[in-house]
Amino acid sequence: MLKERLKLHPCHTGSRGFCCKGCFMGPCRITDEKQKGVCGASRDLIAARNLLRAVAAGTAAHCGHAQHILDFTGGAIPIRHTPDGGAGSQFLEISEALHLSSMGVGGDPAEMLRRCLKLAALDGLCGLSLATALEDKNFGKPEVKNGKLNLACLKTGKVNIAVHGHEPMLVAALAKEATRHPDVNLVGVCCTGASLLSTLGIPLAAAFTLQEDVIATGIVEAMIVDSQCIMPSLPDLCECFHTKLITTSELARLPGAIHMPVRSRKEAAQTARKAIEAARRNRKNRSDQAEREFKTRTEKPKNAVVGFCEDNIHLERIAAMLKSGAIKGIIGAVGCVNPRVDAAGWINAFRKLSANHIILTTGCMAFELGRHGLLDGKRIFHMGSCVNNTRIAAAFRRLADLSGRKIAEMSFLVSCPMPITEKSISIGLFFATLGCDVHFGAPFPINPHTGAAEILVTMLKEEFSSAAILESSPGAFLRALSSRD
Ligand code: BF8
Repeated sequence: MLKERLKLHPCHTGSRGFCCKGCFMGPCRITDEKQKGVCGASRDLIAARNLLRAVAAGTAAHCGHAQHILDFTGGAIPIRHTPDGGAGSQFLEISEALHLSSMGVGGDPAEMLRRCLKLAALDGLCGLSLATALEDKNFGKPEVKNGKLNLACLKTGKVNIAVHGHEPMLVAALAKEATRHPDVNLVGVCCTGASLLSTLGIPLAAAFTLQEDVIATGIVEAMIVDSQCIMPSLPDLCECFHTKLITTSELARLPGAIHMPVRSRKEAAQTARKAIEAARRNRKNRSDQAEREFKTRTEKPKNAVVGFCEDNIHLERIAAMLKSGAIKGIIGAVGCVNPRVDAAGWINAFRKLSANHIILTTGCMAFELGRHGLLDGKRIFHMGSCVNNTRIAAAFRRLADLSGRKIAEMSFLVSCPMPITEKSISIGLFFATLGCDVHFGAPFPINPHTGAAEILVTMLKEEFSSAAILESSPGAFLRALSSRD
């Protein structure tokens, strides 16, 4: 389980961003500022190259997500989500970034970092924004409602089916099919779960770090996974319990899992039927002991107000609060909850900030805030999954318009305090390219004590009017914010 594996300590050089695996003369571990890799790359070049590769991977994940929905629905890319180079040119940009950052191609850290920001902007347009627009069109836009979250959403008296991942192609069919079976309890995990919670009000059992715990309750008959943030440990873990693991993505197969493809609406309906049947048949294999143990848990599902988007969060009222000084600003609390980091400290920081800020939150951060009972829909608003960060961007744009100012002139900040994945880095930088101030906590996407970080901070300031804050502790972050007031 995750807790045990966390005993594996991160590499000291790699965690500072100074390990280069760009060719097979290395890996080169650069320990001092003057040292160079075997190829001659400086520490700044290595740090910038590593960041570009991370942003390329994050952008690829979001653009791939959007493309998979298009493949599923048979639609074409709407024109407003088409980059300058035309439909599909985002994939060429991702490929160019990998080319540029491979050994012996680009030698200028500034050029690498400029590409990072171009890719991050494309991520927003062709990944986050396109995926969200397609989800809204094909599976429905969120509406405000009461929802429930945490592991206590599983039910001993029901056949429990967990849906985990990011891509929503199966979930509409699954939710529809589940209504025909009153004995089925459908719950979500990670971002597929956050979307389900926002659009259909289906309970969210867990975010990334708790995904194994869902199976380890011993009362889940099937876990259906699509793509992204799915721990490769799940097949082994399912072997130890009776849970059937079902994959649906053509890209993301897992050894030992049952594969049920979802390449069209017809196939989604068939797979939903088959998956529910398999889970119901599996109910008899649940152990009585697991059920007894689950019943002894005292945790109750947490209530949360969910289903917010740019159309229903009363932007006029928020704009008026900003104007009158009733609130100091709007903060996006986004991204992952890294199990190596003191999450409680960060949650406390956002709790404090909600006294004089509006907080818009997505992804695992939203789950974590909800787990602490903070998703009240008054000061802290659940805006959906990680690709739905574009809803926060849309809210920022409308608030700036209502105030007759540019985004960069508004008191907006997006904080990604505990990154795990490359996706959260491209998301944070996307907001920076809009002119929002951006905060990253540790593990930092780029080591703050490098010339490369300095170049990035200067570039954001001069070209996008956005400030970058790199602070690893909640206390230092709060102090940094109060010194800006
Ligand atoms: O895309 S917040 S651990 S679940 S990457 Fe993954 Fe991070 Fe969670 Fe959704 Ni987002």
